[in-house]
Amino acid sequence: MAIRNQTLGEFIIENQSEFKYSSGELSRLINSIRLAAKVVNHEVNKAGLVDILGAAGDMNVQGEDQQKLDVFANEAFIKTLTNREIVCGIASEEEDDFIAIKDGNPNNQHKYVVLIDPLDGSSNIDVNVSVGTIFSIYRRVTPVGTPVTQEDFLQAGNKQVAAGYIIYGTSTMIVYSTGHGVNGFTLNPAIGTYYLSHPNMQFPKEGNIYSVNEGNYVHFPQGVKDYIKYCQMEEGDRPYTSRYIGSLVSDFHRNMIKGGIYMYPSTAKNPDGKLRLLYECNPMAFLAEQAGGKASDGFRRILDIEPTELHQRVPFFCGSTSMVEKAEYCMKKAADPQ
Ligand code: P6P
Repeated sequence: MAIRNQTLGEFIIENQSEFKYSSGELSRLINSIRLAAKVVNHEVNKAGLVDILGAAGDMNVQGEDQQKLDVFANEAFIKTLTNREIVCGIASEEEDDFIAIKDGNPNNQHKYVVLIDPLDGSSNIDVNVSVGTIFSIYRRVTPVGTPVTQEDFLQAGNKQVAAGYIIYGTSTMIVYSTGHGVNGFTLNPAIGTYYLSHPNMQFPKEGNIYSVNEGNYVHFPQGVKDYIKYCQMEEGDRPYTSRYIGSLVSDFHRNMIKGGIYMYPSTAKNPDGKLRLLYECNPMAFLAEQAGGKASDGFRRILDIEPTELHQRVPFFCGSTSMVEKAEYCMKKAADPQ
């Protein structure tokens, strides 16, 4: 008889002891994300019907207000995380400031803050390209029972207790880590259950896929131009292959399975890069390192960067260790030629 893959719920219970703050909190936290992901997945998968159901801002056939999917995703995660009574604060790409969770409990005793990009790459939905949700989890640093402050959110990525993403692609997957490796779970939509499909995911040390928007080439730092030219040289196992979906979660997921590097360097339009440190780069960097890969801003380890603002951007180089190190070499050589 085929051995049935473990479900996400079974996996969490079996590995709960690894989570040093367990006492059931991890289960409730990941389960709330799991539930929200199912709700968002349902909406994302019918996005193609928007013209039939009514475009954003219109009334749909059920007479409901049609919401922009990233607003919908934001509300779904905030509502689910609030209802599970485990989170004391949420920061989201869709919210100017962080949200203190008031779940009717005047002295909210909850210990975790969650930072999310509810629907990264949402502009791809209209063209039926995969999108994702990215989440990052910390323990609060201010006293339990007091209102959360910005200090609880402006923590370096090396303080994350868990991070992950949901990819709404040809199949829907949750990929996450609590600091003990990276595991991927695929949703069986017929029964609404996630099954362990990618245990112990590892970035191949080498890779030959580079992911970058070369439309920005003329504005890239010289080190990035040098690295791209290196990738294109006819030598050894090169030239590499350029693959850029324009959806961070999708490019990252493919590169983690096949080997590769994703780069969003500084550009004329985004001198500090486009990606946000707290809820895009830090969680993806946490996963990359847990999977044996690497993530930097071209010079500094992403997880060691001390945040100063909730929505700050940083340049992002992430993926197979040897590729990131070569890109960093090019960046350093161009910055200090002697
Ligand atoms: P560009 C999506 O908007 C996103 O944040 C990432 O998911 C993606 O990798 C990047 O921006 C694409 O940006 O400027 O290349 O279109």
